[in-house]
Amino acid sequence: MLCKYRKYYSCAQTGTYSLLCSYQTCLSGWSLVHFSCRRLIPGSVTQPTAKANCQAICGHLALVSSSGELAAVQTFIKSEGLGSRKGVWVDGSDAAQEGVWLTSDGKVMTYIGFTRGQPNGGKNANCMMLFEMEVWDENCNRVDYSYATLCEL
Ligand SMILES: [Ca+2]
Repeated sequence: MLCKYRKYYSCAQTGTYSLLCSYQTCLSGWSLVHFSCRRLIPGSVTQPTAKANCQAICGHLALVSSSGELAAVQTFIKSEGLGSRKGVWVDGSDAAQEGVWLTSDGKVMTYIGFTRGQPNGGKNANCMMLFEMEVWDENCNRVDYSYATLCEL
């Protein structure tokens, strides 16, 4: 599979020489949620497996970068019918340095939408996940704390 062709842009001619292109069209199986294509994989997995799941379909764990994006993503999760107590892994980890949340590509996260009282797992919980209404830190590798996967292209 050629991952570089996975993003679709939809373009309209706006003048003789100009095109207006927007990232509006998602491939089959993906949904447009807050300006990017996302896909929920329902099975319960650990965070490293979730990451690999997304890479296998040419994406990455969904990154939530604003309160508006968080709201849109949570509405999407709800619409997918996972149920309010079923969570999804999203991008974000403080494994390298406790309390410093980084994206998968090593950038410091500028928006972190943890629910009040979170994060509360210290060094035992270094991966970010969210429910329909909440955002938690969670243990990345424990099979009994496994969740669904939210990918983004
Ligand atoms: Ca931690």
